[in-house]
Amino acid sequence: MSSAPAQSLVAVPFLSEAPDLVAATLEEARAHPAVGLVLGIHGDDGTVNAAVGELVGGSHGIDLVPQRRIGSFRPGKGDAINTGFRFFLDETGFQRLHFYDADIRSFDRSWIERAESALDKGFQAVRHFYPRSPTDGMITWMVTRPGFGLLWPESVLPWIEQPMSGEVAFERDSVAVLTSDPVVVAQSDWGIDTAITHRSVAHGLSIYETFAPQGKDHQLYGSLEELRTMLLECLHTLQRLRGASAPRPIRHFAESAGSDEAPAAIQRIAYDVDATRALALQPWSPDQLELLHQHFDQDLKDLHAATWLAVLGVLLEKFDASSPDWQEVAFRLWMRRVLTYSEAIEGLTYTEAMSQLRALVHRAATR
Ligand SMILES: Nc1nc2c(ncn2[C@@H]2O[C@H](COP(=O)(O)OP(=O)(O)O)[C@@H](O)[C@H]2O)c(=O)[nH]1
Ligand SMILES: [Mg+2]
Repeated sequence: MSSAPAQSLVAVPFLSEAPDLVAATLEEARAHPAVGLVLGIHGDDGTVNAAVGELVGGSHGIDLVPQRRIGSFRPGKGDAINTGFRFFLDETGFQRLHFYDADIRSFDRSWIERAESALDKGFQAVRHFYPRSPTDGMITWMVTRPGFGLLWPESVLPWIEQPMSGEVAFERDSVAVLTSDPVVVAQSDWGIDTAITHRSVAHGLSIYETFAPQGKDHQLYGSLEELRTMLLECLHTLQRLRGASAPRPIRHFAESAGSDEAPAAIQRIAYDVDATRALALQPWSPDQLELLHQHFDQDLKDLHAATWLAVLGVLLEKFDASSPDWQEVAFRLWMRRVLTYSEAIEGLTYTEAMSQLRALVHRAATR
């Protein structure tokens, strides 16, 4: 059981999610006895905001606030998270702050319970991880974790299960540490989760990773085009983090995932392979070809693991986030890598596919 009652604030960022799912998430969090207040932090989708307001308007213990403009990149999820950090510190005296995405159909109070128990053990930060489709998490598996491995092989960073998890919880002091870090404050876009993971380790916060066996059954994708902005922002965030203070050795515990199986709802293919292939195979422009010739001497047709790590190394060095040609090059190379991997795991079991992903991280960190 959780220690004291009503010591926690739960914050849920939402943009364009199904209003009934957002409302159900807010109500479910509100019902947990450790939770004193639930904060829905919304973006600028007026229709969604109005509908969620209708659904939870009268509910005691649920507040809705707009995200504030806090950071210096594209105003996105990072501004919402930083709004939650500020609200927690400035407007409340709660001891703990949890974040949950608003689009988790498998969300229930057990997520809160697990985080509370881990904080009860004395950890300063909690991160949830969960079984995912072997074709979901393609930024995490192809960029963030191997990127951490290439850049900080001696640290715990590549071994954090889901460095882009939106399901995290912190003690009050940890929130104060993170919000005093300019890298976190500036990261207004999709890079926020990567930044929080890296900065938590750099500040020496202890981390407990708790496993949610039901998995995160959330909105998946059409073609990988939908992940373009997220990919580019996460890549750019890794580059920025190289200029910040380095990760430190920390106290870290990750629960065992137990049996390496995933619920059937989680196992489906997470994106539209045919639509993605059509995109990835479009011809390069002359300027893009020039970039490719200048910076990559790999055979870019078949992006198997070793080639991809070499390509990722070049991207981490040379990618220019402000150049449309670099954006296209990085995006398409990543899509090709995801397609190569997706073809390679056809016919493999869930466990076999997941071990290919783990092997890539291992290879990056031990190069
Ligand atoms: N307030 C706010 N919430 C956002 C924004 N972008 C994403 N979110 C929320 O952040 C969470 C994660 O986003 P999602 O699209 O599910 O990302 P994914 O799960 O990584 O594919 C969801 O609850 C979104 O509604 C934003 O710009 N503002
Ligand atoms: Mg989602």
